[in-house]
Amino acid sequence: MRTAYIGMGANLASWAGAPETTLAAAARRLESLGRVTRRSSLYSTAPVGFAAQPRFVNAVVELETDLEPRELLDGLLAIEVEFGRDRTAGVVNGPRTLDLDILLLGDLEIREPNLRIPHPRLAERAFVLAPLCEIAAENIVPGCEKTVVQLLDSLLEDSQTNSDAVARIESDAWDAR
Ligand code: PH2
Ligand code: MG
Ligand code: MG
Repeated sequence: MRTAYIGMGANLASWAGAPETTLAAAARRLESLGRVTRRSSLYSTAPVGFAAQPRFVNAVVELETDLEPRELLDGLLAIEVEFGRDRTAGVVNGPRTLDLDILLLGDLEIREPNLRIPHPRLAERAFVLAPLCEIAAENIVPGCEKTVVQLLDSLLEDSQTNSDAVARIESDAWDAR
């Protein structure tokens, strides 16, 4: 059994509804891959990497799982597809109905084609570190030997991230579980 942290993001509506409703429904679907033991708040975040798209809703959940890394990845990709993810459409870093990323998986470090753990851009992304910090602040990130809160602090120091870039939001869909 390992503890995984799964980054969730969406900025297009899916059949389930608006992005916050999609994330709530997807968090329930994650129970098919293990046990969801914690959830961050939801955040409204400015798009990173490709600016001309709607703001994202992001969150992180903690998942206790017996799956091996590739099985977990395949399970996440299948849930993305269930919620209408279409990877043939469009731009790198572009809009999507649902993105599920493995951020951390126990103390594993994996560098394989299509599978990098910890997530390679973790330390650069406040939209990942802010929610992750809520539920795993003191976890050491394998390979960089810093804690999540240390990474978030140094990112916020170096960047001119404005307060609007990553803002906590409330949603009845998310709170309902
Ligand atoms: N995901 C990306 C690219 N840019 N920006 C925000 N704010 N949130 C995301 O989840 C996100 C992004 C690629 O996965
Ligand atoms: Mg992804
Ligand atoms: Mg992603």
